Amino acid sequence: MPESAAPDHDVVYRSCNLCEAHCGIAVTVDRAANRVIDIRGDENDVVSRGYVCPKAVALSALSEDPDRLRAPVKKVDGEFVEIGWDEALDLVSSRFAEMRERHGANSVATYLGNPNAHDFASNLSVAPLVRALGTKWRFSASSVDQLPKHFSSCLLFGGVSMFPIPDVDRTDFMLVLGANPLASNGSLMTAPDMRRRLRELRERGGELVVVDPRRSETAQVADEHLAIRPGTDALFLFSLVHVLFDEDLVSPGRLADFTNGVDAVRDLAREFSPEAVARSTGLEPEAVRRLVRRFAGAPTAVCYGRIGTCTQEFGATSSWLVDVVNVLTGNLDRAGGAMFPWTAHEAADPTPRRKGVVPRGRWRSRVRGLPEFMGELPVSALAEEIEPPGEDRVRALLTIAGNPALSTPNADRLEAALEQLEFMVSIDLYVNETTRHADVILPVTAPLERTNYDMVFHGFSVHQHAKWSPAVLEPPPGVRPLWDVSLELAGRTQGADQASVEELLLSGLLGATVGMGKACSETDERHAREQLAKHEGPERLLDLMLRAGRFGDRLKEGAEGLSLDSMIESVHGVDLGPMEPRLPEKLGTESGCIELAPELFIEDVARLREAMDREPERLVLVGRRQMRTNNSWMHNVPALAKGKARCTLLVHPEDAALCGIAAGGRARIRSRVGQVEAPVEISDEMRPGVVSLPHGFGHDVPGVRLQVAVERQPGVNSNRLTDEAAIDPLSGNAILNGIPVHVEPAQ
Ligand SMILES: Nc1nc2c(c(=O)[nH]1)N[C@H]1C(S)=C(S)[C@@H](COP(=O)(O)OP(=O)(O)OC[C@H]3O[C@@H](n4cnc5c(=O)[nH]c(N)nc54)[C@H](O)[C@@H]3O)O[C@H]1N2
Ligand SMILES: Nc1nc2c(c(=O)[nH]1)N[C@H]1C(S)=C(S)[C@@H](COP(=O)(O)OP(=O)(O)OC[C@H]3O[C@@H](n4cnc5c(=O)[nH]c(N)nc54)[C@H](O)[C@@H]3O)O[C@H]1N2
Ligand code: SF4
Ligand SMILES: [Mo]
Repeated sequence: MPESAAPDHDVVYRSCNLCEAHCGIAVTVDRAANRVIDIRGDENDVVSRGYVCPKAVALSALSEDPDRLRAPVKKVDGEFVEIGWDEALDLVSSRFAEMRERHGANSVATYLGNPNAHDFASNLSVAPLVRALGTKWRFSASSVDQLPKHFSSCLLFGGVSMFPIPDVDRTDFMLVLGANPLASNGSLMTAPDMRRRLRELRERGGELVVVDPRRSETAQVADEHLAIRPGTDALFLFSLVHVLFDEDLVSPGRLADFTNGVDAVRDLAREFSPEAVARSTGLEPEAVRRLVRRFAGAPTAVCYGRIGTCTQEFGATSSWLVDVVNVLTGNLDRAGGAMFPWTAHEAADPTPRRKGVVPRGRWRSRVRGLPEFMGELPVSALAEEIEPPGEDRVRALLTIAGNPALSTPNADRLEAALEQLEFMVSIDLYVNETTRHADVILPVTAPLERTNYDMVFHGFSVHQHAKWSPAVLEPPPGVRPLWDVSLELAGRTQGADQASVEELLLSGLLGATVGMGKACSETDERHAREQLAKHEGPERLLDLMLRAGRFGDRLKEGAEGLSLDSMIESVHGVDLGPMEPRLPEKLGTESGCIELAPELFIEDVARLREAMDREPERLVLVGRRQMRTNNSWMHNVPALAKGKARCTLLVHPEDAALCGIAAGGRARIRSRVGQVEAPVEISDEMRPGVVSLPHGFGHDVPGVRLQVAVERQPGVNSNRLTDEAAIDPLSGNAILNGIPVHVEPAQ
């Protein structure tokens, strides 16, 4: 047991930050040797109670990985050579300055990848860097992920990140669309050990229904699986809404007092009966009607849609309709439904924006004229913004914790475009499929080498809590914390230094939280600075946020309440209780009401109608996640890369026969934009007409330094098949599921 570790071994309690579950872990460390002895689930963690997946154990392997970069590198004659930090930072800042001077700020684009969301120092320091660069061309993994959710939350609730979180522990009925939490461990639903939570749901007499073109791991433990045709969720959801009205099952309860647009939704749903959409969705109308009756009849119920409903043609419209179903049945903002958790760092007295402004279309992409949303453009447009000459062309790129070469559509085109850049910088741990194109790579600390507090996913947690993660290992001397790298570069870009950027961040936050009428009303800035002096860097900002938050001590002398110090003492996390109703106070719409039928969604119904009339494609491709993967970047960990090939094409037996492919053979998969070859796995878990290939593979390309991944699980890049021309027009999100493909035996 970790408690009885040898005397020279310490046990450090923290969270695994690899995926959204953020499980508590107990790490036994030999401080003298700076080495991890053991990692296991923390039985006393307030939310995860001992659960971990196999990836937790891999955290230390990231620190030990011989392939990991341990000093900055620059490319000289096509080879990376190590350089010192001064030289690296000088080089990067002077080249960026030169680009900006010669071609304007928009010549430098940025791409932020997924791990940024899992690191509080990144949450606090990357925005200032991006702001300092001053470019319109900002891209991120959000546009291959959850932009549709931001879009619907923004329109319906007036907050771009007001995601309703399924109250899985108290619900009586869970309807899951396009998510496979038993492999992904949940998304926009921080809920470690979903297998237990779903088992408990069923043990208390509740029901689980999964809508997925594949009988996924989650579908296998469900009461019912509806094998929907990919990309038709909006039609399916509209048919649920239709039945709710048709059978008089609408009952929004207290939500009726502050919800607009119910009648408009009824009118829109009229044409989408289960019978009318059945040809598209492939779902039996009577099964759909039965489902609606059970959902509406359950004491509490929740509809939850994730990746499969977001990364598709009707991503935003599907996300909207998920919320509509929850509102119409009175399940939004009530226990057992979909709720808005409090976090410890959230401002205590949020003055709702009540502006109703949708941050969209303030500028457009140069080539396709795509509207910006939330200050960023669809990454599907990155390659075309690099290629053609002209004003505001992207000539330089900064990637931070991102691997767009494996994660974003039409990888072949993007990689060719990356080669055309005049200058590229990556802040990353590895030389991988993306960073091999960089001129400079700046290596930062690995997860166990830094402190953390989860600023993003605490807000999506099914149980409110706050958890501090101390660092476990000393970082190698040649790497730096992202905080320093970001703020140093931000400073240099503005002719200043890191300290002055830090001071700006602190004074901004003090201005918002301290003084008369603010959360910390009983102190002033000078005293507040004294009280915060104990911590520095991102930790000082966090301390202030926690203390100014709902559960904080408000910087009152002797007051009870949360602070960074008290959170540090609660090594297993601070339990902040179950989610509570927060509406209408939390709404940020101009009306102060839920806007159930925003104009942009009403307009999109015409496109949906057209889709309903379309002849379904013969064969389409979807993705899948596997327990031992984490997007594109954990395949170099030996423990995760072992075992049978994971990057296989799953094919239904009927399709295999039609395509002339057999188990154990190889298939060539072609789409409009490219082709790949993969080993075939035949399974009736697939819906006929749908094949599945996981993303994040394709490591066997020249120049990567990922020896284990290349040797054991190279796989192929499924985003050589996804189409950069195909995006959800509302949110700008990429369509990564439902890709028309042709499959044949590989030669
Ligand atoms: N076809 C298809 N494509 C998909 C998806 C899909 O379902 N199907 N899913 C999409 C989704 S949901 C997402 S989120 C994206 C992910 O897309 P990305 O964020 O672009 O890719 P990741 O695979 O997360 O790559 C993370 C990168 O960060 C580096 N890294 C890891 N930890 C750190 C760190 O602590 N600091 C720094 N600086 N770097 C670090 C890794 O080495 C790697 O280069 O992929 C998307 N792509
Ligand atoms: N092990 C592991 N865990 C991860 C990740 C990982 O790569 N590996 N990535 C993390 C990230 S960044 C994210 S965003 C989350 C995502 O977490 P989830 O949203 O749970 O994503 P997936 O596990 O890919 O499940 C998506 C499901 O959607 C189905 N699907 C595809 N197309 C459609 C469709 O049109 N309609 C419907 N209804 N279903 C469809 C697929 O068959 C698949 O079962 O996982 C996170 N956790
Ligand atoms: S589910 Fe696995 S990867 Fe995700 S936080 Fe928990 S241990 Fe880490
Ligand atoms: Mo994601």
